[in-house]
This record gives sequence, structure tokens and C-alpha cells, in this order.
Amino acid sequence: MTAKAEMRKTKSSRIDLLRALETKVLWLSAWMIHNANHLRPSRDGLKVGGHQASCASLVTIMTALYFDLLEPGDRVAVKPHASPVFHAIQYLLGNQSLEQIQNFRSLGGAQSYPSRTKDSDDVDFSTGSVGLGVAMTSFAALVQDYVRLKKFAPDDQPPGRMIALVGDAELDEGNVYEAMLEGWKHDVRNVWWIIDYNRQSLDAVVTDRLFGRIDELFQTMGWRVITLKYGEKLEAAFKRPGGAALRAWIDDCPNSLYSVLVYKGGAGWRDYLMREIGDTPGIAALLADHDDDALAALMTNLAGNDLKTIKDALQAIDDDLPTCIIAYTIKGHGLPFAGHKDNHAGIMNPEQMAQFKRDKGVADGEEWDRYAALDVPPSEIKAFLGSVPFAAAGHRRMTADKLATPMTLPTPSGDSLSTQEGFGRILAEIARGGGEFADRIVTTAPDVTVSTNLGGWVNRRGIFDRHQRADTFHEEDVVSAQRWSLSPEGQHIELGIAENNLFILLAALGLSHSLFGARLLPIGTLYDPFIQRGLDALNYACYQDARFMVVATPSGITLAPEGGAHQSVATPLIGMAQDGIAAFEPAYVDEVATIMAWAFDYMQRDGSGGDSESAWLRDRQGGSVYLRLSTRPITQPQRDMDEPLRDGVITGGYWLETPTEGAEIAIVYSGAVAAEAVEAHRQITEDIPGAGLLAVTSADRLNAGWHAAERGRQTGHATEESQIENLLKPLAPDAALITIIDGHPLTLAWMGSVFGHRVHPLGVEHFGQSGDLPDLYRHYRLDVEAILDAVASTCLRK
Ligand SMILES: Cc1ncc(C[n+]2csc(CCOP(=O)(O)OP(=O)(O)O)c2C)c(N)n1
Ligand SMILES: [Mg+2]
Repeated sequence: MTAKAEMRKTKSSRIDLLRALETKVLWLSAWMIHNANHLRPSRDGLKVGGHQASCASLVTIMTALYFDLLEPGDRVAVKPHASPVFHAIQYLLGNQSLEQIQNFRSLGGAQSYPSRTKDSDDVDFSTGSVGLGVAMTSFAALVQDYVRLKKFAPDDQPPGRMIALVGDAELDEGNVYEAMLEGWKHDVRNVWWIIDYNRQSLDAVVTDRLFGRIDELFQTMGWRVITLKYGEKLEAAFKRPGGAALRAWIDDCPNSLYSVLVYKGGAGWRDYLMREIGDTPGIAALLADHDDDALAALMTNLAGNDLKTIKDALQAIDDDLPTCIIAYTIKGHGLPFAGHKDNHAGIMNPEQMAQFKRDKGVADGEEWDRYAALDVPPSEIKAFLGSVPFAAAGHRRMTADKLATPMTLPTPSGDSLSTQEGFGRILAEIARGGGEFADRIVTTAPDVTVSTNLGGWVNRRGIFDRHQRADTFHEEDVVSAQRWSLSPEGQHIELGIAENNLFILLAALGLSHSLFGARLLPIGTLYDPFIQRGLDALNYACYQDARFMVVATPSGITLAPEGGAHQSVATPLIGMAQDGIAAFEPAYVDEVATIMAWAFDYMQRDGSGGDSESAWLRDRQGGSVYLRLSTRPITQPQRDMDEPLRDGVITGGYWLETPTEGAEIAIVYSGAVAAEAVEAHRQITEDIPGAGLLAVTSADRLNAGWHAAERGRQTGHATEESQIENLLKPLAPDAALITIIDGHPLTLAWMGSVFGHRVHPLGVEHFGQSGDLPDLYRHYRLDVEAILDAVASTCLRK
């Protein structure tokens, strides 16, 4: 405590306490990064990094939010590179440990970018890939409305504000505008985007012209825009003689010149102002009244770094209108490289830090102290921190009970069906059946509701909207197979064509239990190739451990005439490689029903029930589910889904035709090419009677199971055996596997490594032509003949 603070008799004012915390947060965030880079021994010679300038830019705004304004129900997406500010605030509030901030950016320590899953200090929304956290707040607001209107959320909970702290350069990400447009359509409420308008990106100073348009863009979309430009000191200066000229000069000052002068400091400002407006009455006096330090402080007194201004402006918002706050800030505010265009990844060197430490009055050994070196007594800060509304309720993450879901779902009947049709009919049947399970399902699609067979579900369950809107076609007696009435009771959220939005909405729906205490079972549909369009958002959803089902259909070249650029080739590999999602490619409709029934349970698992090496399969942890489906009708097997078959379908594979012991050949297929595999198998068994036919419903889970077993055995669990090992065991050691999938052949080719079997992988590596199935399968070598050729070449090589 400083002598000044000790001598103080009266209690500090709220703003004094907040200012002290602002200083502390700035210090801790800078020190956390300094410690990680300069004081922790490096074992690999790699740069650790961190963003002191980006942090400094947001310190004031985040101080005002977390220590003054936020309520426990509010949810925040923090600009990724302001992570140390967030961790410092949580540390001060007692939600973050010293050890974790000392280990910032090292394994198990506070994360480089705020992470819901990897950080322990109550991160609301992960961020990292710029733009996504911003959009997430808008979709979270939509989900909040959804669960509140349906009374799924606990009654006593007022609606929270979904707040994004946005770097100005993030606004170059197109997904932000996609989200804004969609938010407008859904009339979202309680969303704030606070733009840290420091006019700098990673590389340089942002163009002046662009930003003039930003507020108009928001206004067009129905947002209120609050521009906070100048702080108290500047506002006071503007009232002095010459003040109008000073304001006009700053208003007209190009971003890059302003940044240069921020960096140069008091003397630089003085020169420029003298030269440009020095002869305006009042300016000379104003300059004379300020020494260099005071002049620099005055000229950099922008609203976003002015605690009182920002606090008052945020407190004044008292309705639920979507609000964009453009807060002018300085990147690196209060640090030696403030304003410098190269400061994005800049870190103070040891001399600069030593000076900064002296300036802040931090003594050696007090660097991590929560209360040291502040202008207010520690007891007052402690008491204040204990009264912060945001922290009053403790950990703010919510939970919702697991919803009972059916063990089995009825398999639609029909001799020849596609998996897509099967999916649609299963869902329509669930809709008809009703009950709590059906009520908690929510579907969504980016303008492909009808074409992905969600029509039956939507006809029964309706479309969600905050407002009641009639289906005019229906009301006017125009015949249509599709009902399209909108209401708060609806259970389908219709999106415009933007796959990024689909995945971010799924992220928000899939976290509803944790964000709002309301359990939902979200299902999103899209055409399989467009997964790649929204891939970063899908990755984002998975990284946050959101729980949903993605049904991607149609897929592959099996789209046939509809194909060409729509063919998906890489998606099976995406399904395998994407953490957090279990990918399936069933061939038959009874498999679809089995997988869906399992998925509704899997989506709700939370890791309870112990741990094992097969945790890699995430069977206890649960996760999301991806079904890659097809529009191709194929002949359905007439069979009972008994327990062993069900297990095979869920674990990833089963023998459709069991090989004899020591068999030399197996055909391994996944998905709609089952028809070719079955036929080729029938033909080869005339010559090779014991050949097997392996159905792979999930290459992803088979592969993950194999890795888990390998790891298990390496770590002392000698008896671990995976499903794929179990399946391939009967084959001869030198047997050949002919694998086939309408997708990249690598999806199944790895199976040769399990026991060293030879593999002839069939699949699609080049794509892009329309055609009918016989032509395309022949062209891309997915037909019966291709399988038989592969068998023949196998036999020849022996
Ligand atoms: C999708 C994506 N692309 C690139 C990056 C790398 N990146 C991190 S921060 C940044 C610039 C951010 O500038 P701004 O949003 O203005 O934040 P500031 O640091 O100025 O506060 C970039 C390009 C990223 N994190 N995410
Ligand atoms: Mg910026």
C-alpha cells in the first residue's frame, strides 16, 4: 500500500476503486506475458508470445464490465488476444489460480486464447479464430430466446446479455456480417458487440475510409450504435477556447498520423499542434498548460480507455436492443509501444518492463500480489472485489439433467430406401410420437430443410420465431406439401444459406445446458460438401464441446446428376480428424435408426462413470455426431437389429458376411456403395467361398478405437483389443482388403496397418463431373467391376 493510501481517512469512491483495479489488470496482463516470455526458462527455443498491446487496449473496457456492470447471467466472448486480461480479472476475483497465470501459455496453464474447455476460470465462449466469438454471441442470444419462450430455462433467471469484445480488424471477417444478417431476421435481443476501435490490425493501421461505413451497416440491421470517441479530459479541453479547433483537428487526423503521434508522445503532439492549429486563439494557452506528459495523456484520452466514460455509457443501456458500441481505444495504451503499427506481437523488453514496473510502483516480489502498489487500501479493494455482482454467484456455468432418450428408434419400412429418406422418416416418427424427448429436439438448416428431408418433422413441429407468423400459402388454400408457419412453439430454426451460421448456431444450441441450464438435442442438416464451407465454425463448435448432430446429405459422387462441384470427397477424412465429433457413414436405414438412438444419449454424456484408455472413443465423455448420408436408394437387408449387430454398428463395423477362419480376401465398404460391395462379394464367393464382407458404419470410431487400444497396451493394459482388431483377426495374415467408399480412399486404407494386410483402396480422388451413377461409378472406379479388378490383381500378386 502506498503512503498516500494509508493516510486516506475516508473510504475510496467506486470510481477510485475501479481505477485501481484497471491499473492492476493492466499490470498483471503485461506481467503475465512478460513472465511467460522472459522469466520462464525455455526448453525448446520457441517464442512464447502474447499480446501486451492488444491487452492494454481492452483493459479499461473489461474493468468496467467485469467489476462494475456484468451480472452472473451475462455471457462474454473476449477478443482472443485479450486472454491475459480475462485471466487477470478472474485471478483478482478469486476464480483463477496464481499457478495458472504464472503458467500462461504452458501446458495446463491459462490458455493463450480464452477456452471453455481448457481453461478453468469460467470462460463463457472460446475465442481464437477471429470473428467466430462475435457471431457466437448473436446465436447464443437466439438460443436464449428459444429456451426462455419455451420455458425450458429456470424461471428465476433474468435474461443475460450476450456480449462480444471485438477487435476492430475482426470486422473484416465475413462471418460477422452473415451472423448480423441472420440475427436481424430472428430479431435477436440482448446482444452487445463492443468494438475495441484501436484502428490497428495485426499488420498495420486500419484504413480510415472503411470504418465510416461500419456504423451505417449496423444501423441498417436494426442495431443501435453508440460511438464513444473522447474521454473526459478531451471533452473538457474541447470546452476551452480553441477547443473546437482541437476537436476538428483530431476528428480529421488520419489514423496513421494519430498512431504515429501516440507513439512519439508529448513533444510530437506539441510540434504538430503548434504547426497546424497553433495560431487558433486558445491553443497556445492550452499547450502551455500541459507539460509533455500531460499533453500526451490529454491527446490519447479516448473514450474506450477512459473508465468513467465507458462505465457511464454502458450503465446507461437499459433495454434489450442489439447494441454496437464503437469504443475508440489505443493499442498498447499506457505501454511504451502504444500506437506503433508493429506493436501487435510486441512485448516489452526487460528494460522497458523494469521502467514500467517502476512507474507502477511495483516492488520486487510483489509482482503477483493482488493488492500491492495501488492507490487505495488493500482492505477496501478486498471488500470491493467481494461485492462484485458478476462474481456473487460463484461459478456461472449451468447444468441440466440428462434427458431420457429411447434405446431404439423404429426403422422405416421399405425394400429400397436411402439413408437420407430413412433419417427424415425417423425424425417425422419422433415428431409424431411426442413427449419430452421430441420436445427437446431442435432442428436447423441453412435453406436446405426440405431438400435434406426435414419436411416431415417441420410439418409437425413448426418453425421457431419470436413472433407468430402465419403460413400464407396454407391460409390462402394453396396446396403445398410443406407447412411453413412460424411461432415461439416451433422447433425448427430456419437459417439463410450460410454454413458458418449453421455451425455457430449448433455451437450455441449445443451448449444450451451449460449456458442457460436448458437441455436441447440439436440437429443440423446441410449438404455434405458444404461442411467445408463452415469448417472453421464446426471446429469452433467442437472445441467448445457443444453437443449436436450434423446430418450431411447428400454426399460424395453419389449425388450423381446433381453432382459436379457439389461432390464431397474429403469429408470422411474431416469426420475422422475432427476432434469432438463421432462420424458415421451408414449404408442401411436400420443402421441410421440405431446410430440416431445412440447419438441422442451420446450427445448428453458428460464423462461421469470413471475413465479408461478407450476414453479416446469418448464413450463416457460423449460428444457430437456427424452422419454422412446419401439420396441413393439401396435394397435394405431384412434383419433384426440384435445386440451384437447394434454394438458393431455403434463401434464402427461388423461383418455383413463373416469370413471363414484364414480367409484370404475381404471386401470392406462404407456407405451407399454397399450395393456394389454386396454384388461383388456375391460374385467372388463363387470362386473364393470364405471371403468376408465388412460393413464399416464409422471409420472414425474404428480408427479411434484402434489407437486407443494401442495406447492402452503401451501403458500396461495388455488385454485391450479394439473392434477392428477383433474383426480382422480371423483373416489370413497375408489376406487382402479391398476397401471402397464414395469419398477419399484413405478413409479405409489405414486398416492395412492393423495387422499388415495388403490393401487395395477404392474411392474418389478427383471429382467434379455430373453423370448418372453407372457412368460415374465406372468413371471413378467405384463399380462392381472395379472391385472385381482389385480382387483379381490381389490374386495375381500372390
Ligand atoms: C481467423 C483468424 N485469422 C487470423 C488470425 C490471426 N490474428 C490474430 S489477431 C489478428 C489481428 C487482430 O486485430 P484486431 O482485431 O484489430 O485486434 P487488436 O489486436 O488490434 O485489438 C490476426 C490477424 C486469427 N486469430 N484468426
Ligand atoms: Mg485493432
